[in-house]
Amino acid sequence: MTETAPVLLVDQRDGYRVLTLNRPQRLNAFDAGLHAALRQALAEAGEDPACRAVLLAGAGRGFCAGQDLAEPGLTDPDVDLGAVLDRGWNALVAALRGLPKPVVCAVQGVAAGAGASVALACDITLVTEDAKFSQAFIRIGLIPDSGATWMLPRLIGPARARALAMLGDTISGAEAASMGLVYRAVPAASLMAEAEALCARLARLPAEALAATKRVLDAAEDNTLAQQLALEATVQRDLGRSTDYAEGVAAFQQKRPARFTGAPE
Ligand code: T3D
Repeated sequence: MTETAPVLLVDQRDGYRVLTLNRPQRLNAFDAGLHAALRQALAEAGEDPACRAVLLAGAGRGFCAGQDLAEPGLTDPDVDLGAVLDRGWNALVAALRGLPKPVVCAVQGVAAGAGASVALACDITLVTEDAKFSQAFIRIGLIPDSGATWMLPRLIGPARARALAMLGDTISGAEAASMGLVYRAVPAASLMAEAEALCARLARLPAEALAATKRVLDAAEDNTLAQQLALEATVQRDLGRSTDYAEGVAAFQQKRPARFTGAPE
């Protein structure tokens, strides 16, 4: 397939950046080119102080159908799918989780296979009520990957995780939200407006505290309560010396909206 349009659209808004997967003819399935473009865009978003949040979306009728199964070589006898994951999907999930800025994901239509994993790896995921989430891997003889086996049981518990992973059933966005897989389901007509409003709101919040919230919540997955209490104290000690904390407390005392200017670490 020859692609004439850019596979990723990048739009800077006031305080945040919208990254749109743009291979709608393949339901935004990822090939190596899209992986490279998105990782570079995330790195640039991370370094730009004017970008305080990222919105990840998909063009067309679906969010993402996972791996581009038409990419040459995938079923060659000597193919190493582990290396395909390491180079592409695992690096992407690590980039999303490691970005010191909130990532909002807007899912309409299909989120299948690793496309669903990407949606789950973002910080706040909004979906349309009629979106279609599926752990499609089993239908092609694979296990859930790109972090799905780690995220699913943590988000929805082992019973539901096992059933979805083994059966590959498709669930709606409304069901995904009601079982805690994603933050919220909204009517299709308002998805992008709600996702952009969320990003604009995040862009006005204290950036350093948002980055720390993301990092500390991730650390909680491996820590004991004692370790987590100690980590919270360490992080709060630093944030307590920040200009955003001083501004937040002053704004509260003066009964005015706070204006946070601190940059993410
Ligand atoms: O490298 C490795 O394999 C390891 C990594 C694995 C990570 C993974 O993500 S594995 C899972 C890969 N994804 C899938 O298995 C999903 C495949 N797609 C589907 O099952 C269906 O397309 C959907 C259920 C998602 C949607 O069905 P529907 O009926 O709404 O749409 P469609 O007609 O099937 O798809 C529309 C077009 O997109 C179609 O192209 P065409 O015929 O109009 O030219 C279809 O071929 C294309 N498309 C959809 N998914 C993919 C794709 N092309 C390439 N790769 C895809 N994953």
